[in-house]
Amino acid sequence: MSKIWAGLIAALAAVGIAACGGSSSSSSTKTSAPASATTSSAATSSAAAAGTSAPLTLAADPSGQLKFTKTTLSAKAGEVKIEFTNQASLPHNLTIVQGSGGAVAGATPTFQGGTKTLSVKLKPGTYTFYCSVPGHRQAGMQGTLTVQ
Ligand SMILES: [Cu+2]
Repeated sequence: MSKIWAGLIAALAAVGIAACGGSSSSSSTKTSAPASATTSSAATSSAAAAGTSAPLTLAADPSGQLKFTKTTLSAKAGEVKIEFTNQASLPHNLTIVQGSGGAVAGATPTFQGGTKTLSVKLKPGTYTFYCSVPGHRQAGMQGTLTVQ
């Protein structure tokens, strides 16, 4: 078993070295520009960490007002994680739609107490986040999410 892992690691290292050396061979399926090759030697060990950014955080107003603690959020395109906390006495959810009323990109269940993490893949663009409990969005429980 360990020999397999050693082989994999050696293969990965070889790829990293090749990329770092500016080899013109195009064995990689990456679409990144050659200019980024200078960073690929470090990426070999931290690729998993580099692909995920820290989750965004958002909460329902804890005093019970029908609003979120933020009215704007911004994120990088790709896997976007939002930790939504609801310590209010009312159940809420976090729903994300494209534009201001487009297709639902993702939503948490409606819940009260605690935190739920919404994980959704988003392309660059403008989205609206809101609570879909009847009346809540209209009362002000919404904001804008910008994805770049
Ligand atoms: Cu709500």
